[in-house]
Parts: sequence; structure tokens; C-alpha cells
Amino acid sequence: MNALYRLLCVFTICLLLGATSTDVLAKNSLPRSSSKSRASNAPSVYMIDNFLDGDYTTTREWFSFGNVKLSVIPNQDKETYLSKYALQLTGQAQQWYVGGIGQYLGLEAGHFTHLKLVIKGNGLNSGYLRIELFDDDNRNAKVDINQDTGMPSADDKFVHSILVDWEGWRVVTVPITQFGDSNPGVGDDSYNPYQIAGSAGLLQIQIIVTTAKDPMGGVEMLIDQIKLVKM
Ligand SMILES: [Ca+2]
Ligand SMILES: [Ca+2]
Ligand SMILES: [Ca+2]
Repeated sequence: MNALYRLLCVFTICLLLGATSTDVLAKNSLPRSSSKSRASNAPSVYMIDNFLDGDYTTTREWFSFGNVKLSVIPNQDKETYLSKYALQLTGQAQQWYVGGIGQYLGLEAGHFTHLKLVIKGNGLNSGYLRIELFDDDNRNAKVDINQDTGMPSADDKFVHSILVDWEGWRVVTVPITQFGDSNPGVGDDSYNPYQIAGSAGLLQIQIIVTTAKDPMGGVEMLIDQIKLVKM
């Protein structure tokens, strides 16, 4: 009886030690994937913006930089996937670069598999849209910027470029796996936008506009229905 009791005690202590070491591990490292239970309860769509409120600062607040001009305009087209309004991006390039827009997210996003949006181009060489996703690797809920370089100093920036070379609207679906880490050695070089261990998850999205043919040319595009989806 005593031997059985001692065996049970040792087993219980082992279980407790096991739990403790797992907790310590969770606090000290950002996991590369979330648990199944978290993923199964998570929504399968997150609407970043469909501009239904008629502007770009009320429901979702976008900031802009560079020469890009934003305006939310009524959708005149009949495509069923369009909402009532879309965001128009226009601007004049300086050495290819026009500017960009961004939105703070602070979102549990590890279970989303694709980024979707609709884009209206003006034919060949309409321009490039480079989509940038920042995850919070140093767990302070902000994108840390190096003041000297203007680049992120502690968080990953994952990017994917879209050459808009078509006329009219098109639904664009980008697998998250097609986003590449643009700053090796900064952050942990792993796409892990989970709100665990103090991380704010997916911190921010930015969309950078550049020209495709004329380095000093103009750009005009419309975008709508920007969302993260689990497919
Ligand atoms: Ca950060
Ligand atoms: Ca990195
Ligand atoms: Ca990361």
C-alpha cells in the first residue's frame, strides 16, 4: 500500500512539474502556431474595411503617407461583390513611389489563411500594390520603428506585391504563405500573429502604391472588400 502511495505521489509531482515547465515555455517564446481550440472558436472572416460607412476614418481608421490621395466614392459598377462605396487611391510618383495607406489592427490572426480584396485597375501598368503585414514580436502592441532607418526595429514585416495589369474589377486572393519576411534578423522571421504571451498579434496592415512603367507617372486605382479569411 505504501509503495503504491509513493508511486502515486511521484506521478502527481511529475505531472505538476510538467505543467509548470510548459507554462514557462509559453511565457518565454512566441509559438509558431496556435492551439486547435483557439483556432476552432475563431471567426473565419475579418473585414478590414468595405467602406460601407462612406469614409476611411470612421469605422476603420486609415492613415496615409507619401503622395497618395484617398477618397471614398460610390460604386457605380454592378459586380455583386462590391459594397456601396470603394476607396480610390490616386497620386503622382517620385521615382516609382507614390505613397501608402495603413491601418492599426491588433488582431488575433494566426488562423486566417488568405488575404482577399477587390481591385479596379486601368489596364496594363496600372501600378503595383505592395501589401505589408506586421506582427508583434516584442509584445508591446506597436510597430517599433528605428528612428535612423525608418524601418521596423523589433517586429516582422511580411510583404506581397500585386502587379495591377488589368482593366476593371478583379477579386484578388493571396495565400498568407505568399507573404515573405522582408527584414531577416529583425523580429523572429516567423509569421506568428497570435495574441498570446503578451503579443498583440497582427499589428498593422499597410498598402504601398508604386508605378509600374513611368517612374514619375500617375496612379489611379480603386480597392474594396479588404478582408482576412480562413479557407
Ligand atoms: Ca512591437
Ligand atoms: Ca523578420
Ligand atoms: Ca513574427
